[in-house]
Amino acid sequence: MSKFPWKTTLAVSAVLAATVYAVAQVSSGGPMGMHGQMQQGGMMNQMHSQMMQGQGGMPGNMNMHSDLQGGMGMHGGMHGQQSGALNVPAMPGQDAFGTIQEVVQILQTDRTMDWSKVNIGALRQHLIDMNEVTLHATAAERMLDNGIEIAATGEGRTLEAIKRMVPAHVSELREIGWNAKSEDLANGVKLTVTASEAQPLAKLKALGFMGIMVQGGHHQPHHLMMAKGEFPMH
Ligand SMILES: [Cu+2]
Repeated sequence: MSKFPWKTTLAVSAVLAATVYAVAQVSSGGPMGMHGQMQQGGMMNQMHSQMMQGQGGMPGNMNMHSDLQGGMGMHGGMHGQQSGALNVPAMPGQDAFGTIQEVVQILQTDRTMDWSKVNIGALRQHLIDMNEVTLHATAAERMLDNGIEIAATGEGRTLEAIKRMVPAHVSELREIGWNAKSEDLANGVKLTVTASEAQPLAKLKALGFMGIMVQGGHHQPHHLMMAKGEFPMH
């Protein structure tokens, strides 16, 4: 804390105080009445540090489930998943973690879910592919008279990801009417997109490798299908 300038510390304190005040206002008298007590004793802080230290167990005087949170449960309250509570962070901290968390929550709300088919590991592997292709692939772009040619290359895990994702994406591009093809290279895949009235040359040039890779709305639904074991890995 000492390395923060005092102005920042003061500003943060002011924001925290305002937040606690706002939450207390909103929740006073409601089932979340517990927040009002934060002003009095920093009980949440105490509880949180105990959780972080892995001591388990609740302070003896707390009976949150029945009295304070109206059955919301401590876990939901602390982590705030979809709870919309004002003082609980929603950011998962890591995008693939958040993607998997969202999908798992969707699966868990489906009472007819066939858990014998669910494969979260497959989704995780695909998210690793996405990370490799998005962040680590080398994309050498070359303009043609009537299109763009992109050599997406890499090594090891990056190469595996390129070989799975780029040809699969070409199929998706064709489905949405793009004139695209892929060709195997020793260390990657060559992606060629031909310009059209809908996808003029200037646009293809501007989009480049990643702008073309994000086309179409298939990714999010495919993630859910992969997790359900309904989609062959690409
Ligand atoms: Cu994906």
